[in-house]
Amino acid sequence: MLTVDRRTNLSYEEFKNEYLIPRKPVIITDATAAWKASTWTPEFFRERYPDKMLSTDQGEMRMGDFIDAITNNSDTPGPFLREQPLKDVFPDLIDHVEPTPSYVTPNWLGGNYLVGSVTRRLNRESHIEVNFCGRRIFPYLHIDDLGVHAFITQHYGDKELIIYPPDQEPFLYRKPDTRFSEIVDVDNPDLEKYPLFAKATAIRVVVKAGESAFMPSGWWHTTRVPGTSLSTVISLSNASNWADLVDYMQNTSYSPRLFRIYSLYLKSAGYLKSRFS
Ligand SMILES: O=C(O)CCC(=O)C(=O)O
Ligand SMILES: [Fe+2]
Repeated sequence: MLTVDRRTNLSYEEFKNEYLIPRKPVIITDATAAWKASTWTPEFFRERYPDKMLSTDQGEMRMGDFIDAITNNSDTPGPFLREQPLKDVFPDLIDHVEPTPSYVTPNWLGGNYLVGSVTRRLNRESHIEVNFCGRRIFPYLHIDDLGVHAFITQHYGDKELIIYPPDQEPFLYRKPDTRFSEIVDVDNPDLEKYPLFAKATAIRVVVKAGESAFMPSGWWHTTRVPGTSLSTVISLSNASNWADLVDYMQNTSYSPRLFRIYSLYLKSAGYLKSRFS
């Protein structure tokens, strides 16, 4: 498969049978058509929050200066407002990302999982995140934390997704014990250092404003934007990938032996949710 389907008016059953369960990416053109976020632009943010301070990956910055920096189309990557929970940065915009598309329900990341640190870690992932930047590449080729699926909605500008199915992992130079590849810019790899990467086959697709991409659990991805880009990401975990989440937590836990006992609880919680909710 070297292309990604683009679907409109996709029913939940079709999504589940053709994409969610087989773990196949898909672009959905109308999943968030009713969102007020459909009309977000850089100028909307500049006018609504001119003096708001933002924590970007280049430090604290006024919204007005941030918008200037990400709309000037410069060759050097500007600041990136990256992976920030919408409810923390723009709490007054939560109703702009409603209603929740059926594709990302049920979502088990919210809720109480008995152990505070686990509950906090899952709940943190349960919040929709904002990515706002100018022309650049995403800083890392990666898979998402906790084995979640990602639902990436583009609100402004185009975004090229560069994705690798899980079976390409042998060619991707995963950094030991992390979810990141050593390769940063997949279009300019150092093939002397990473010769196997020449064998990796990417699937590329452009997501346009208004469209959403479903990125299944375990698929490697990075992105490139040709100009100003604003998107949100919903992480999803439910019966379709709960076992991945439990495995992921097991493999990254500080105390694997203790976690093995707790993982029985997590697996049962998933079982009960799938039966009774
Ligand atoms: O929206 C993007 O450019 C990529 C987002 C992503 O992969 C992530 O936040 O994990
Ligand atoms: Fe990601």
